Amino acid sequence: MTDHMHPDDIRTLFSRAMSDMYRAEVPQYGALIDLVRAVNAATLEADPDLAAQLDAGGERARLDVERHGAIRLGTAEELAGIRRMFAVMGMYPVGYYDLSVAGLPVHSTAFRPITPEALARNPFRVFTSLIRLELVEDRALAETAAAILAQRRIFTPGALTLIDRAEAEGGLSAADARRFVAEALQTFRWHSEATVSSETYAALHEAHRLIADVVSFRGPHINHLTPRTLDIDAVQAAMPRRGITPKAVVEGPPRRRAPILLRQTSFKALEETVRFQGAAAAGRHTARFGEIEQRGVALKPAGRALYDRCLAAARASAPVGADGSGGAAYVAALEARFAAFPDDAARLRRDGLAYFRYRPAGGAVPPAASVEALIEAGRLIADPQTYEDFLPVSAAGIFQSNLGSDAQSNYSAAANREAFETALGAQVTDADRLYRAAEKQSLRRALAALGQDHL
Ligand code: OOG
Ligand code: NI
Repeated sequence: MTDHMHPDDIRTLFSRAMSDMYRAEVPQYGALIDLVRAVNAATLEADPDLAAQLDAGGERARLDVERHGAIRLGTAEELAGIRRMFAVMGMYPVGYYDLSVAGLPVHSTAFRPITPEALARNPFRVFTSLIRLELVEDRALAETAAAILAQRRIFTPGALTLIDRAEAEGGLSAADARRFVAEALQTFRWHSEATVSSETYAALHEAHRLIADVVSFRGPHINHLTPRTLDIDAVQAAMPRRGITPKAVVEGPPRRRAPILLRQTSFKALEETVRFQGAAAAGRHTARFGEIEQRGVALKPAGRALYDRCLAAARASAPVGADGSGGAAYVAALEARFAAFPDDAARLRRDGLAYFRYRPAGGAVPPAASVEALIEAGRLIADPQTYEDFLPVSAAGIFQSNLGSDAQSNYSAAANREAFETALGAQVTDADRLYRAAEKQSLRRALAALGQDHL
């Protein structure tokens, strides 16, 4: 009945527009995309099993459009507005990330599609952080920052009108959707003209570089866009040849035969020339960086607890310095600790450590005794579910390295999910629930197709 553009298609338009904008603003991003494409093509050619598995999981097609971005917001109103904006594109807040554990004055969520179908079409995600002025010790400065933030409007009037329309009418026409994408893009653009004087900037910077980055500009500039690679070590090794220097160590689990969760590495992309209010001379600010990621299977709570234990043990035994020193020892410690983590898909599944998605091979068969029997007979196939989210310890490492340090720090937590959700104006979805539902539903459908409803 409706002639609305599907939210998945609006998301694809938006993700492409963001990528084009970022490529024009940050040339190294374009170089990285080309490198990742080349490595992915070579990896698929060398590993037909991986290619078949990605095909079967419907993931090969999305690989070339797959990326995530990140923004940092200043106020509750901005966060609530962003939630409404992303909902137009079928992106919803999933998960709560407490970055105060790493001494960062932010907490975050990830806006992303939530159904398997929408994820297969385009899994574009935006890691979205809200600054926490209550953690700033200098109370007078925190108040100055709040007053500055209260002045700015990060959404164009056109974007607001179209968000209202999408909510009232349950969607947007194709023409409105295109206008919406163009208006929404403005929110994430880089502005080289700061809204503050160089003195205010210096004071904010002194409190925390993140505070300066959020408070001093007109809007939440997209600070990176991250393509997904199938071999992060190959990309990391090839980066220097293309004039890109990655951070000292890859965040997340070590290299494995059966990849789990998420591995990430980043590099400083650009030092921006900034014009401060009332200043004659140009100033400088580092805002934008580059990042790559490799995604593996999503873990069940037991697998995640084991991951957290292995990671914590490695970090405690081999700290990495601010200059990246100790990186090699850290990688060795990581590999040693993760020897305790099963490294083949079948065991991850049987041990209840990871989430899978099931599909039938062929049509109905005589009643089987168990799901395991069907799998052994090759009639039921379990594909790993890709982890679609982020990792708080890794995210902290990415933040740190782009704030000028490779040091790993561990502070005491000051999580405040309730305050975050109040600012958001909604509750965040629990990621586990989504993986669990996808596993259950796929198993039910596969068993039905095989005539095994008794199981
Ligand atoms: C976000 C850093 C975290 C990731 O992929 O974990 C992140 C930021 O710097 O704003 O991007
Ligand atoms: Ni990122």
